[in-house]
Amino acid sequence: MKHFDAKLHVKGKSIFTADIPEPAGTLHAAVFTSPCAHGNILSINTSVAADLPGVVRILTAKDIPGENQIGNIVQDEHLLAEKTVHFIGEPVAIVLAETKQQAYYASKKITMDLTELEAISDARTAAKRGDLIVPPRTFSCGDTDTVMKNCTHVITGTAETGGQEHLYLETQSSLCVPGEGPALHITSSTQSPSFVQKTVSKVLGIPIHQVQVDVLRLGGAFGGKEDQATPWAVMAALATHLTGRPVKLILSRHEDLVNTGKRHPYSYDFTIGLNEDGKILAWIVDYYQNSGAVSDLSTAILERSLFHSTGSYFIPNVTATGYCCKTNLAPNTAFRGFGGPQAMFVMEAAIHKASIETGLAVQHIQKINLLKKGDSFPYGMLYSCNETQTSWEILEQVAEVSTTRDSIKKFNENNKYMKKGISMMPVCFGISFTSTFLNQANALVHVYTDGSVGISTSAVEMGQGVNSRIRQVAAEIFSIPVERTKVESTNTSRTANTSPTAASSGADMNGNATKIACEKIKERLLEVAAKELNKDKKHLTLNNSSVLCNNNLTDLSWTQLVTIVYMSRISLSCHAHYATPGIHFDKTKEKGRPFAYHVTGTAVTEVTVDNLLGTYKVDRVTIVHHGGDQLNPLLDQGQVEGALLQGIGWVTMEELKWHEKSKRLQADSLATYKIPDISFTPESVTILFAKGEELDSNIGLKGSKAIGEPPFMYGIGTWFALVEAMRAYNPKLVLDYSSPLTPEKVLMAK
Ligand code: LUZ
Ligand code: MOS
Repeated sequence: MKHFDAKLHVKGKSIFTADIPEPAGTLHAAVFTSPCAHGNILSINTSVAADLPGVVRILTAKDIPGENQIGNIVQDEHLLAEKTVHFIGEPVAIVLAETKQQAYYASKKITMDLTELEAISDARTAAKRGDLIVPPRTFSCGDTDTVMKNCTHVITGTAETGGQEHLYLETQSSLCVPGEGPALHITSSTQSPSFVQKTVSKVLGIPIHQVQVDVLRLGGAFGGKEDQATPWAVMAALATHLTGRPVKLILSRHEDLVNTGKRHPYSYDFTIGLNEDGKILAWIVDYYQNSGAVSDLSTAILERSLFHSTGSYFIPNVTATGYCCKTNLAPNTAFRGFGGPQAMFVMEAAIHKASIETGLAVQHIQKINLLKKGDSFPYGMLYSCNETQTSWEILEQVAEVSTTRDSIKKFNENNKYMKKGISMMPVCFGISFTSTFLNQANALVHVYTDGSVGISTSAVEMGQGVNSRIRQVAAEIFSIPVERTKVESTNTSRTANTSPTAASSGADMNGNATKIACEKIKERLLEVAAKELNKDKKHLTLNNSSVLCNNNLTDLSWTQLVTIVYMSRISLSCHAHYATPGIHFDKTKEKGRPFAYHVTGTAVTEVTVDNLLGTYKVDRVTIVHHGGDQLNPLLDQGQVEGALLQGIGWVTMEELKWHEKSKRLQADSLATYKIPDISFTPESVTILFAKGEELDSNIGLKGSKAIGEPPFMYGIGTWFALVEAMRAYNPKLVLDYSSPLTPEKVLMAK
């Protein structure tokens, strides 16, 4: 099975929002954004820009006919600034012009008079001042205070993880075309078509049914288009609504880097308590999340951090507290892992520090604390299998961890500056949106009279291959070649009230909705076939584009059967809804069963550090990943490879910096923000997929497991392998558990 878009991509024939031919009369929009991180607006000066050639109209908050409110979870975000600006890049005015160049040029001629207010960029500072988006939240179990007092080893520390730019290839893009009356047709590069639709309706003051949002595919998203595609689509819609003309709004790379939020940087305080043998008995952790200027998805992301506070380990006494700290940075947002990677980093940091202070090996502490079947998480759910342990054990064998460790030791004895390091990184990630209500999806399947099949779902194709999986499901149920199926664009008029394609659950949920719809159509087909062949329906099956009776070929082909069903005036279409079964969560108690299942695996990472120059390379990563009964092994492999490299980038070279005083993003171009490239890619990446324990086939997609986010966290292992190589050079190295560990930091380490 392949990724059906691959050929189109290679030929440059796949269509993205920016490629759609502009309808006649299309206006181009450019957005004037705040140059100031925090200030009160005295005036917005648009007259110079308005007189420039080609400029048709300039819109500000005053022009909004409905509510100037685009907040998702918390209603705290204006589409266009009113009295105050809260971050550099906050949208203030929209310039509409005949050409893109004219709009862009005019947007640069807008100015703003402001009284500047104090701006902060640091989460701990915000927390000290009480600038929180919502009150702090705590997940706990057992009794950390009492148990911690009785632990043989008690280690405290702090840690930091940086943000991360999504760097999707396609920047935020939207095109809005007017329909009849107030109706609008919006093409948007969004992971969440229904959120765009709902927000347009609110801002314009028109009913949701007047707004049709259509998404063919995205050029990557990684969470960056879960919430933050919305403002740009709403701006295009507002402009169309007010001018009656089509409006196109595409951000340049620079605008996209400056104006949109990123992965949340976190600061951490921790205390870990262990017994003599290294068993972790108590864990107290505080997460200071740098939320940015408005809430966006920050509260949900913090919640996922709380859910992953113990990583892959069983800890009987836990107090994990999170703070959503309001700062004057662009609102930080969803990014692959959604708060999980942050929680797992500090857990590993604490174990590492405990190892140094107790003299017990890191891998020993990790291994004896791994989750076992029946262990409970602090949020009350029980761990249902032994996969965390089995992936660790299989990996120890296949990666020959102990021999590798010996040869690394020998290498380090023989080299003065070049040192090697190794780490193990177990991952256990909960699958399902933590907001239970979001765990629903729908599908609309049409079988046409020639036997070809069209499928619409709520899933958005963003390069991850969800459409290929959905086609596989339909093709298998009807037993027809996959080429006879097509997945249509994601369109709010065909599938309504959709959840974002996020939380690794797109294929699970939309594939299951497709499965239900196809099975219903199949039942109708077989009923007609039974009549036609004068056989009992229970002996009939669909196989290889034919009808079989007791496994023998009949005269009835798939296409003939479809035609007969149509002529019998029986529906060849079906709409189906899927809701993940068995999940619930009680926020008043912070207990429940929020996840359908967990995805687990372990990575071993080997690196070489040049301690004289500070440079390093990742030599080898070996992963044992529990993928369930894989539906599409090649797509799974692509997701693991991509996620691994993205995770390695997060903890190594991807460094976001803001100017100390102005809070301007300095990593605002590809010259100042570096992501891993082909020459940084590990020399060897081996991924072994293990089936693992049986998964209910109604929960995963036909027994397969979600793949999008969990492998990102294998990348964390690189940070700990690098530190081992640095400690081999300088055993007295003082560690601050701060990520990313850029080559500059390795060079300056003392
Ligand atoms: N989005 C969301 C997510 O709204 N809720 C989640 O739990 C989630 N998890 C991962 C990625 N996106
Ligand atoms: Mo996501 S971080 O699954 O949009």
